[in-house]
Amino acid sequence: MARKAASRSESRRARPRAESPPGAGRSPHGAPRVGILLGSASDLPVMENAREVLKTYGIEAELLVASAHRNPEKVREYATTAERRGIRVLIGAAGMAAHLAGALAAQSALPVIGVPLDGSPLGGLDALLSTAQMPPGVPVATVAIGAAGAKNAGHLAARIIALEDREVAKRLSEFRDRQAGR
Ligand code: C2R
Repeated sequence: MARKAASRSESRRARPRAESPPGAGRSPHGAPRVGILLGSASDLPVMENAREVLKTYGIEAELLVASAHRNPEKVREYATTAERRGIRVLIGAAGMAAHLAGALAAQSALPVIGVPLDGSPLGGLDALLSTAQMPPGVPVATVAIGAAGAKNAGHLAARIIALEDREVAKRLSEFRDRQAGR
C-alpha cells in the first residue's frame, strides 16, 4: 500500500511539464536564469549573440567578465553561488587556452555550455579543444567556435530551461516551426 502511494507520488513528480503552470521554474522577480561568463571584455561583442537569442525566449541572462586564469577567486565565488541565486544554466566563453567553462563545471552542478572563441592565431581551434576535451565526470557541452556557437549556446540554454517552463517551451516550438518554414 505504502509502496503504491510512494510510486503514485513518484509518477506525479515525473509528470511532463504540461502540468506545470506557465513560468514554472522561473526565478523570482524575473531574476536571471542564465549566467554568461566571459574570459575577457574583448569577448563581449561575440557573446552578446547569446544574450540576444535568450531574450527572444524571454529568458534573462546576466553577463560577467571573470577569467579562470586571471581571477580564479571571482570564478569560484560565482560558480558556487549561482544555483542558489536562481541560475539554471551557465555559459562559459573564452578564447586561447579556454579553461573557463571547465572551471565552472568543476565548481557547480549546473549544466555548463562552453563557447570556444577565436582569439589567437590558431583561429579558435585551441579554445575548441580546451573547452571540449574535459575529463569524464566534468562535462562541458561545447558548441561551435565564435558567433554561431554563441547563438547556439543561447538556443541550448533555452532548450534546457524549456524542460521546466511551459512558456519557454512554447516559444521554442514556435521558433522551430518558423525555422522549418512551417
Ligand atoms: P584579452 O583580450 O583580455 O587579452 O584575452 C579570453 O577569453 C580572450 O579570448 C585574450 C583571450 O584570453 C582568454 N581567456 C581565457 C581565460 N581567461 C581569459 N581563455 C580562461 O580563464 O580560460
